Amino acid sequence: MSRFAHRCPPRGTLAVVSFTILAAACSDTTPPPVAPRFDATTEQIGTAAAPVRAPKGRIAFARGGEIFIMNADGSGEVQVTTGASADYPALSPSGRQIAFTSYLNGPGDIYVVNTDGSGLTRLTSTTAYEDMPSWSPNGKQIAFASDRDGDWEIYVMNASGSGVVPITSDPAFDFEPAWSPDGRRIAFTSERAGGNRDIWVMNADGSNPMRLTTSVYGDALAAWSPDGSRIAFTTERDGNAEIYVMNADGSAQTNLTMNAGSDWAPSWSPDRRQQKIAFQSSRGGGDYEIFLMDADGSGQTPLTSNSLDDAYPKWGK
Ligand SMILES: [Ca+2]
Ligand SMILES: [Ca+2]
Ligand SMILES: [Ca+2]
Ligand SMILES: [Ca+2]
Repeated sequence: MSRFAHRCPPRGTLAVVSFTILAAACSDTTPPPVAPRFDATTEQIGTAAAPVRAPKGRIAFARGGEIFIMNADGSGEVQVTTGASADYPALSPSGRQIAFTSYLNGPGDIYVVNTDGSGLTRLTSTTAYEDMPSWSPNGKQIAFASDRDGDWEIYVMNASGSGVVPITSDPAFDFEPAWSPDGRRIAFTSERAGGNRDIWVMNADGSNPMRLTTSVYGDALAAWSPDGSRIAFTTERDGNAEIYVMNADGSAQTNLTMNAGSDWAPSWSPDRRQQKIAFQSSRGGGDYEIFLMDADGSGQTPLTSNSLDDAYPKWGK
């Protein structure tokens, strides 16, 4: 049992994953992987008969209590942190920084690090949890969740860590903020409708909260499409976790993954022309890998292959 379990309910099943990651961090002495030298031939994947444009950008993710980053085709993997007890990365809009949660000082705090591993900076320092960072699209602010008032609220701070302001105030748990691409709205997970988790959306100042999912099962981990028209999310409504997508008003909720494993934590390509989604999946049994698929659910392909949990992909420039 995790020593945090009694205070850390928001991630549900994934709380177990997080603990597994932390436990692995203590025993894994494998040296960090060396980034392969750039090879122009990796710019395209697929067969000669049907070449496919390689996905653009980079994907940050968590593995074994550390933050990693790789190209969006799975190449060029680099370990960013060492000994960070890290989870839940968020790649900044510039692609130069990663905000994440660290358990180095007990309950989670928000840290930020440059993608080359330099400039590690602690942004929050409380005895409560701070977790689940999400950058504003202009890179000037970071939304996050904290249980500092006892029931998890969403807060916004400057990217320097100053000026922390709560934007929810409700007795239910509110967590997993996701800032919309136009900066005007924040999607989040809340248990305020009868205690089960649903995707909600509010203005970025916290006004006008609206419930988007009504399933009695858990709905969580919202992720905006780059044009803001759709939201992908994780739901357990079909008996095991799947990635669903819906219009940003909550209509047309559609299962994209449809398999017996756990499919979690979607993140869209920031390139509007790509319409691809990264996510984590435990299909095949065992640990999680990072997968990629087209936004209609086709072409589901693993990007990682190892025995640790690869979790919380965040796709950026
Ligand atoms: Ca609350
Ligand atoms: Ca629900
Ligand atoms: Ca599934
Ligand atoms: Ca793995």
